[in-house]
Amino acid sequence: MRTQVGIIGAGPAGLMLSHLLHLNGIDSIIVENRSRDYIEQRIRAGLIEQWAADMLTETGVGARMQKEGMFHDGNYLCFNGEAHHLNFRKLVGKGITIYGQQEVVKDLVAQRLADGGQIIFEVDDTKVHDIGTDKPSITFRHDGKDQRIDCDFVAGCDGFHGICRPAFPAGALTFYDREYPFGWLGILSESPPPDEELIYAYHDRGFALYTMRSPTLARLYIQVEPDEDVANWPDDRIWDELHTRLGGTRKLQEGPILQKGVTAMRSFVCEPMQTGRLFLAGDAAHIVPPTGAKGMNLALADVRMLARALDAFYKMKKTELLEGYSKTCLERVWKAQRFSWWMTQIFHVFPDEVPFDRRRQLAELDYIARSRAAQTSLAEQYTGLPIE
Ligand code: FAS
Ligand code: PHB
Repeated sequence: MRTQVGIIGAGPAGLMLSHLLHLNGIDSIIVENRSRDYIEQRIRAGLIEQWAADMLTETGVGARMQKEGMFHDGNYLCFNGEAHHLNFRKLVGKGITIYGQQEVVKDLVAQRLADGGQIIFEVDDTKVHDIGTDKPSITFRHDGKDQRIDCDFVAGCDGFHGICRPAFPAGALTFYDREYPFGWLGILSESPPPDEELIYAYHDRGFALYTMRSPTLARLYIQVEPDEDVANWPDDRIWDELHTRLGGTRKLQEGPILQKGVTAMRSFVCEPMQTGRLFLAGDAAHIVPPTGAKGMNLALADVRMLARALDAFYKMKKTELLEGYSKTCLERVWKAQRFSWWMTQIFHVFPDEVPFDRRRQLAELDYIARSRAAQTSLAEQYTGLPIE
């Protein structure tokens, strides 16, 4: 097969890139190792920054999000038995949208297929070749047959465990990596969330986050050990912990738990995000702890940049944006890394902490609750820094 841009991975990055390229008249093919059903059921992120929600709408894939998404003007910080509301709309004139990542994936898959886009599911043994030349290719097996896609560029949108980052020449990459001494146990429950907006709760027993997917579908997280076995958490233990960590600030209704799982927490960046004709985007290049809700939003920002760079190349034979892709993306990536680390270190109990640390965290939360300047800084990062 032959295409202009070969894309590995049908997550938010790969699908949005293919959609943006299509809008610019650039053809692409996506190869994905999972089935369509699998990627459309995979429960992951839920919070979309203002600019990203606008981009979904402006590029014609936001209709269902407009109907089913939940638009929030703010959120709550709970600590010491009190709930403090931050009104982003008043502070920075922006809000956030709650709409599950799997819904974004469904909308993008449907749009790509409706536009005649090619997504090859359930491939295996994907490899990239000749990425240092202007004739790279992707090989893979599909339906028992060896396949090859010749292309001008390869987009590595294959997530943290993909094959594209390891395909960089030896010694070409620098890694920045930090693991956290805790994880999140996340549940999806058929129960109303304790409030209409998100609640970030600081508690001596550990962090808890109360978010949602609809007025009757709650998405709830509690801090647990990094290697926690979800079998140690029967439903009643989860509910007890969630009630406790709300600290009496809200009433939480229980309901059937539809899904539960443990997510590890890490900060990771690889530099640069490009080599020759291979460009990494999204989790293939960086991972953030979900406390700042940046993962999917960074993936969308990367591919917005990559689509513009490829458009300049094909339309005007300009290569500056392509050459500057990694530098431009990393400026946003590192600000999101810092914010995600900052949110994580304020809210979580660290096993090696000393009493001083707990008081320092409470002082920082109290400062945010009372300072408009501190709230404005949090609000502009949480709703999404301006995208050029
Ligand atoms: P993705 O990992 O989504 O997509 C990569 C795709 O490539 C996958 O479909 C994979 O199957 C495919 N692939 C991999 N290797 C391949 C190969 N060799 N050949 C072909 N295809 C291949 N972010 C938040 O903001 N909030 C959250 O609450 C949150 N929770 C998360 C929970 C979990 C368990 C995980 C893993 C991540 C979570 N994230 C969260 C981050 C997540 O949303 C990512 O940031 C987002 O999926 C990034 O999108 P992509 O870069 O497209 O990568
Ligand atoms: C989610 O809705 O899944 C979500 C929201 C905010 C976060 C993390 C996860 O910080």
